[in-house]
Amino acid sequence: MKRFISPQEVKRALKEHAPLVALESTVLTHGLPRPQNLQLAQDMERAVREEGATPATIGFLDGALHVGMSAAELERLANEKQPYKVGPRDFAAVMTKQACGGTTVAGTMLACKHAGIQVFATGGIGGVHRDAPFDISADLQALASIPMIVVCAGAKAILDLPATLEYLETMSVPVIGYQTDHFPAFYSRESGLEVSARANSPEEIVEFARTHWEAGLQSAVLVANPLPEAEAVPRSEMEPLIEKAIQEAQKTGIHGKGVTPYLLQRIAELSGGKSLRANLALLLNNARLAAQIARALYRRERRRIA
Ligand code: PSU
Ligand code: MN
Repeated sequence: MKRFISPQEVKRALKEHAPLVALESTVLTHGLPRPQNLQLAQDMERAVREEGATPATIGFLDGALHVGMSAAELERLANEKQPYKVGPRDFAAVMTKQACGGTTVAGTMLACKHAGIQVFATGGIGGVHRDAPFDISADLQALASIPMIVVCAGAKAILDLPATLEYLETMSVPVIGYQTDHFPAFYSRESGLEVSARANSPEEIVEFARTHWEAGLQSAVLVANPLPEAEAVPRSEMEPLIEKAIQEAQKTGIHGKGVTPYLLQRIAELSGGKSLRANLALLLNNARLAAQIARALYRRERRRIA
């Protein structure tokens, strides 16, 4: 699985070990409505560039893994009629069917492992679902086994957050609060739960990650970056909507990989677009921090070699 397609600028950044930020694409194909999805993808790439790093949006087109996409490719993926939602187990399916698809957090991490990208920005990671004993996102398995830095705004609020944090603890995945001790809940800045460590700067995050891996661990370092205050929605306001959406999903018989996209869309409707605005803001916020981390990582590696 050494083969993937990249635009020139990504190829160059990979070769020179220049600051690179991977971006996932399930959020485009399944997480956001059109046309906001394409707009957001472009805005995230711009945010990464503004911070001095190169963006690489990851996804599948015609069965080929793309690590970084041209503007036209990004547009195509965002407008695909029936794209796959590609987690690690779907790689072979999408490749043998020569299909198109957006990679989830876990799928994107697998691609990063092949390409050698160490920093990745997403919205909210998947985790342990509420009242569904075996619905545990493959994101957690990927975080347990792929050593890289993943920036998120916490786990998606639709999940069982305490159980998700317990699983991360079991799998030795440190959860670093960025300038906070609280674990954010995606749409909200707090969840009532705590992170396992705190860092106040991108440099501190890089130092932590290096130390973690030098201690012999293979797990990712998860950075929890609360969304900006102005876009945050209080948990008390979100919870009843989330509960309603989950009940509807159960009644309608939604299951498997359809659950998360259904809930995100239904909550956007129920909140009158508020959750969507929060979702867009936190994605951009994470892209920016990830780019700052990628630059700090680059500076540190250069110092080490020099
Ligand atoms: N974060 C968002 N929107 C999304 C997702 C995350 O803001 O659509 C996606 C991610 O790609 C994540 C996936 O990996 O949802 C989790 O899906 P599941 O629970 O089926 O593993
Ligand atoms: Mn699931």
